[in-house]
Amino acid sequence: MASLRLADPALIPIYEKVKEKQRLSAADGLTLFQSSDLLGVGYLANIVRERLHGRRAFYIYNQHINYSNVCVNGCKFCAFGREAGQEGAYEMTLQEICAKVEARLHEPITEIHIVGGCHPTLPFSFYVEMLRSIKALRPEVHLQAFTAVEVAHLAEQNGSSVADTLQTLRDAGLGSLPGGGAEVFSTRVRQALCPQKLGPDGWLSVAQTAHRLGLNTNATMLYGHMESLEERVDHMLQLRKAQDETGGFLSFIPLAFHPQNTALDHLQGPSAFDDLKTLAVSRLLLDNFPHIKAFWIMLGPKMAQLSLCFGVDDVDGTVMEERITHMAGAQTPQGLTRSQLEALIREAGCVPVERDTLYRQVTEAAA
Ligand code: V47
Repeated sequence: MASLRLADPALIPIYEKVKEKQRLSAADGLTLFQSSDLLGVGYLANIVRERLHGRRAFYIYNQHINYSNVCVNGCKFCAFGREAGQEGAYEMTLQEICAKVEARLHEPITEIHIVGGCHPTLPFSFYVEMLRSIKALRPEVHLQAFTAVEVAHLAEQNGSSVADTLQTLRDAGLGSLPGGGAEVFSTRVRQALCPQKLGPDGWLSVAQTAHRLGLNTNATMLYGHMESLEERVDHMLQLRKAQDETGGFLSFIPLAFHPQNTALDHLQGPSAFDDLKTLAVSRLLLDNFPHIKAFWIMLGPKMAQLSLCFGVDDVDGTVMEERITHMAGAQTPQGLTRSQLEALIREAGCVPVERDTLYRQVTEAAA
């Protein structure tokens, strides 16, 4: 029966492994990426997705706050970051950040997702105060804040270790770390695109330090620029190894590159085929990651919906205000309502489950 679903015979040995719950190799990852049998790859990914989550598909009622775009890294793929003093550079004051939270106090938000750049001068106390002030306004909300790159930068500002810095941030209200800043763990790509940025070892070390302290994190991969398929597979396998060691990753989020207003605006960004295949391959290679997330802000709601048939079990959340992707040309809305998210999940034949950051169920809609 399965062979009827697989047009590409190269996928049959991988199907056998998936059926037997065997770990896939780097070579398998490459075979999957190189196959043009997208429906076959999606079929395999969905075996894993259904084994883990059945027909349940998760979303969250969240709010994004991008507190500043001032950044010392100058990454070529980024349209959001600005040097201090450059036109378009901004940093929100604590009052402005609190006003963003206060404006949505009437909504049942369970998570606030906070990321910015690596600011050269904001003191560590600013970040601590930001978390404390938000928690004072919304004590029940989970603060998913600061990528591993920001945390390493804050540790430097703080003149302290990553572990002590994370502990101080946790005491101020930090709940978990988002998965940004991982980009692709390839020295070749990083030399070309983001030589100033925290490298792969540093990124993994911050994530694993967080895990050892009992803080969960997510992980991302920016794809569709100059990385090779081998580099994507290697990125995923490095994450899989790290997860074997410390086990704190909740979800993997492939981030579709948006070229507009970046130094790479001559590139196209990934195709629809590539989006779906990358999500499906990540579901298959990252056998120890509980969740694969399609960030609809980057993929568009339609592609995020389709991805639910290609291994994805999570479409992120309501969002309502996002700057990083929209500054890079995203045409997607700024937010989706709960009922829009639920409708797109249901239409894909899945059961919508509103989750909190730690994937505990908030509500399950009637099927
Ligand atoms: O770290 C920057 C990436 C990330 C571009 O953890 C770009 O649940 C596409 O990490 N095109 C920020 N991507 C977003 C992020 C994220 C989003 C949603 C959920 C979670 C999570 C994390 O966006 C950055 C960088 O890797 N990025 N520029 C661009 N032009």
